[in-house]
Amino acid sequence: MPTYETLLTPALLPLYNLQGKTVVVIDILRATSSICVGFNSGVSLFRPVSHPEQALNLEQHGFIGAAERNGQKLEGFKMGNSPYDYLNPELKDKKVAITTTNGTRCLHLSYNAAEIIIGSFLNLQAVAKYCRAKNCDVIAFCAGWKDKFNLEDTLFAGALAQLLTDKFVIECDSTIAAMDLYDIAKPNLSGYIKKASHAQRFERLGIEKDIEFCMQQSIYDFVPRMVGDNLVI
Ligand code: 3SL
Repeated sequence: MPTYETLLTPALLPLYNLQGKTVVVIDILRATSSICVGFNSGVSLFRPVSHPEQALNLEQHGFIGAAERNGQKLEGFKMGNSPYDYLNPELKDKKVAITTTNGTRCLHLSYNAAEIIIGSFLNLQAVAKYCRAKNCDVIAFCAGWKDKFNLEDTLFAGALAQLLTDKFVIECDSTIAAMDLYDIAKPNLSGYIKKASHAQRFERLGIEKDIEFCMQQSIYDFVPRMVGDNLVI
């Protein structure tokens, strides 16, 4: 049987071998959630980039630039990283070049995986279905916050693991901890998430409504994946 492991923060990446594995990049608040919202609105592809200047330069090539740092949209950009930015029918058939504090970084850090897919609560069941069908080793890669552990990505890693226990070998302690944490949180996921440092950061920024949005489960039935430099569905 294939294995399922949870990589709790990018700082732990040197301890893991991504080769030959499916990496599920998780940035619940908010990059991977917002990317799913964008695809649901008809975005044709996302190009994750490291630097805001790259996103701006791509505007000369037909992309919409989107940039977030420390939870805020950067000046000079049309789009930030709120799911509400992407809940927009005018995005149909548009290409978006996006850079975010942690999420897009993890997509780049996963370059040597067999494949890289996007996980969020918004497409949880679709990701589980995809992993079951692929039947290959999975690494749930939590983006965390600036190399530190976070609650929301770990909860997703636990939720996904719980949907895969019959088909995957789960011997990794971080996954067991993530599943236990999800058991504690799931009766009131939105309430539990309020404890998270990023949720408190959102409160200070006045964007708490984004949290409720990102906690919705399995409203989308697709799995964005990296093909070359782009995310597509
Ligand atoms: O770090 C990231 O990639 C972002 O998702 C952070 S934020 O939700 O936009 O604050």
